[in-house]
Amino acid sequence: MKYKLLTIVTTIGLFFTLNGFAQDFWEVLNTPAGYGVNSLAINSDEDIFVGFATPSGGGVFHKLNNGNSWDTSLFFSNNLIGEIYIDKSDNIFAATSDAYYSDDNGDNWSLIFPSHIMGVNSIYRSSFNSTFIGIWGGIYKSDSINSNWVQVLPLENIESVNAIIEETNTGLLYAGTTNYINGGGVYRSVDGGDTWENIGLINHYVSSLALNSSGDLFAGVRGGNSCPPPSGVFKLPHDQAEWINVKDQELVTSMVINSKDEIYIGCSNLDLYIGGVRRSVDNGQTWEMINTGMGNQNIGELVLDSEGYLYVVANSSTPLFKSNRSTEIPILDGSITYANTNATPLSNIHVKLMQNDSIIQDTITDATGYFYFTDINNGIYTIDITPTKPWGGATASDVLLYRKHIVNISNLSGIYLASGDVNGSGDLTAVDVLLIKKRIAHLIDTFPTGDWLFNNQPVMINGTNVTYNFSGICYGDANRSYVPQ
Ligand SMILES: [Ca+2]
Ligand SMILES: [Ca+2]
Repeated sequence: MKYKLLTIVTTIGLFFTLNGFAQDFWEVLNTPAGYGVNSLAINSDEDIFVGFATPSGGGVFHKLNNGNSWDTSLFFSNNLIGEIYIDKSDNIFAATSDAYYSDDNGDNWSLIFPSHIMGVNSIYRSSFNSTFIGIWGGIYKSDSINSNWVQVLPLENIESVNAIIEETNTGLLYAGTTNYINGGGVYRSVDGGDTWENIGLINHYVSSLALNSSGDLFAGVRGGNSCPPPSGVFKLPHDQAEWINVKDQELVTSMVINSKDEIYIGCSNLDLYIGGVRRSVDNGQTWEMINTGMGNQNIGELVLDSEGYLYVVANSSTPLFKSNRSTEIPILDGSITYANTNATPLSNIHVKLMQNDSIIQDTITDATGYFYFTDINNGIYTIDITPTKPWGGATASDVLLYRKHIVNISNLSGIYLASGDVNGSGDLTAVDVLLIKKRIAHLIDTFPTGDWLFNNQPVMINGTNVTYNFSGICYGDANRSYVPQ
């Protein structure tokens, strides 16, 4: 077992050596050569659907979860698919100037929305099962999926509805629009989408909208028709009326907020702006650029899947990127307990996550012995413990157990056997027993091995949550009588 583990560690170590020690945030997702990607959506099985374009048309292709190849059979000739949306029931909507719909994972498609010359830019299916389609010129609503369309927000045909979202616990709807003359901004509906009112950011090119768990509304802005043009991220705090510019100097094209209320924005690199993705973990107060593995890209769309992975559509010869790890999952946690029957929690223990002899993160266990690391790159780690608790528990009863093991009267195993090897020789002998007796008699006050032993092994992180519980014991406490405080 130890030999196998060593082999894995050696192999991975070589991999890291070849690729450098720091792992990029993004990796390229290959797409069929010659296709530009316009839009991406992911269903509940984590299958990826992409709207693509070629010089002669476009269509939809998909790649199944864990699949290696793209299925390009869902093709619409002569149509450039500009928008793909998947609702909570895995109905897929794909839009050109028309909108199509599939309820069988893309095998069959039907036209559900009549042609509008300027094209469909946003689709949303609400928690109350109405379907909304945002176009150049307003919003249409259907109380089913595909029929009886009513225009609920009429706009000029130079005003594009780019985003429609819902605060699902209240049913409030928001729409973000761009008007290239004047107007535009953000609209709200309090009556299920039947009527809409403008709530600000007029003359801002609103590309994207997202809500955090407190009901704060964030709008991504990619310019505007005042001078200097507005751009960046604007925040409308819950129950307030004034928008706050929380990030400027960015052409924001897309935005998502994950279940940890982290805000991610996709940015364009046009007009000498720097493209790529930014993140704020403090409701927009501060931002960091997360472009490693991707560089200065012109981001068109940012999508979050149900496991917290991010996908990016870029206007580039490498049009698809995926985050190397989930943005949401607390990746490594666990509890450390004393190796006794009651599993006494080892609180206030300094726990270090180590890789290649470097401390990656460190923390202190809480009253229940629980520790927690998040935001960890894939790889193999060791957990290093520095206990500050006093040594204890060794008595004549323990010495007897070690002696019985040595003469084969009764055998110890695992951490209980290892607790007797106080000189670190790799086995339990009379030399160890003599040291334990001396320490019990206060003739010595340390062991060559130190005071504490933990049975944790290296841990492999591979993008998913790992819970790793393990135990500690004091050297010399074979009968696990010690109850650490
Ligand atoms: Ca020994
Ligand atoms: Ca004991």
